[in-house]
Amino acid sequence: MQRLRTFLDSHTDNKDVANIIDGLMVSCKDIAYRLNLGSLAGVIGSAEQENVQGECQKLLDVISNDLIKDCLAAMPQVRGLASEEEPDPVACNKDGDYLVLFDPLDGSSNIDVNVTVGTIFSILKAAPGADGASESTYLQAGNQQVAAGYVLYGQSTLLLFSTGNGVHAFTLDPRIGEFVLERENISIPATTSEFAINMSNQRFWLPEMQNYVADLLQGEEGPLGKRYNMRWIASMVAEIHRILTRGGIFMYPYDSRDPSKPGKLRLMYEGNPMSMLVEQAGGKASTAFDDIMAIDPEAIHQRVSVVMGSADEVTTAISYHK
Ligand code: AHM
Ligand code: MG
Repeated sequence: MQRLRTFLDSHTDNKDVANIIDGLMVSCKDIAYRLNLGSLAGVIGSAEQENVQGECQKLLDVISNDLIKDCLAAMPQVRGLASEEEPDPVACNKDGDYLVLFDPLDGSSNIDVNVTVGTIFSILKAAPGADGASESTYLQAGNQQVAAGYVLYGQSTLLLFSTGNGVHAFTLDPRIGEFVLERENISIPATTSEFAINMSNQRFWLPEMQNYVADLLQGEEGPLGKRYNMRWIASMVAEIHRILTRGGIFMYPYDSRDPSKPGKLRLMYEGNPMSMLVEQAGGKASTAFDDIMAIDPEAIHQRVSVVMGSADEVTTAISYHK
């Protein structure tokens, strides 16, 4: 049995990043505990307020955000943080060298129905002297990430992360309160016959995406020549976890519902960290036109079109957009 701390110490020379990941798990264990208790802890329901993106916040969105924020703010390694639930970045410790961006509870529409949700995080290096409260400090492309990961709150609580040296999975053992190594160097199969997309948005997609999904649906009678199955959990963490476990393609593509937004998901704390995990596991992550991690961000809450998963299938999806 290998504990997270032991693994981090032997796996990365970057003690600061090891400390941040290890420290962040203190708040994630607390979130897992509260999710477990559910209504017994009085945490289910709406917070009766909206976040900066105009989305209704759940009580657990707010609680999770506060737990992670307090945890990171106390770490000497953390210069600043940016969260889906915070309108602006928050300065932490001016001597810290790292920035942490996170979605405290992704898939929060699933909280009230007891379906898997997760915490997503991305760690960037702060430029020397950069202000942890300034948005420009955080505007780095995903390929600059020094680490990324998620905690999945499902049947078990799992941590998957990468520090740029493969993707590794841990399971929280609630008997000892520790994350224990489950799988090292995860690899996504290059091919798949499983796709995930919210089909209700079909009429809003670009024609290229409509053509690709129409061909998936045609199965063995269509040009792709095989029968595909579909899954949609509406929790990106659960979706990407399935793909890291058995392959697949996950898409939340451009749609025309709001022309000012290129998709629903956020680049800096959803698209980029998940892209790093998928690519570290041998998969591919694209907007359908460009590599997600090559995008130069313009804002911390910027949206992005997402097509990621098994490399060959993502390449096929991209080929429809040429
Ligand atoms: P959230 O961060 O507000 O929870 O939104 C992100 C989630 C993703 O986890 C998921 O893939 C998607 O939204 C589901 O969207 P939809 O409800 O349109 O299917
Ligand atoms: Mg989210």
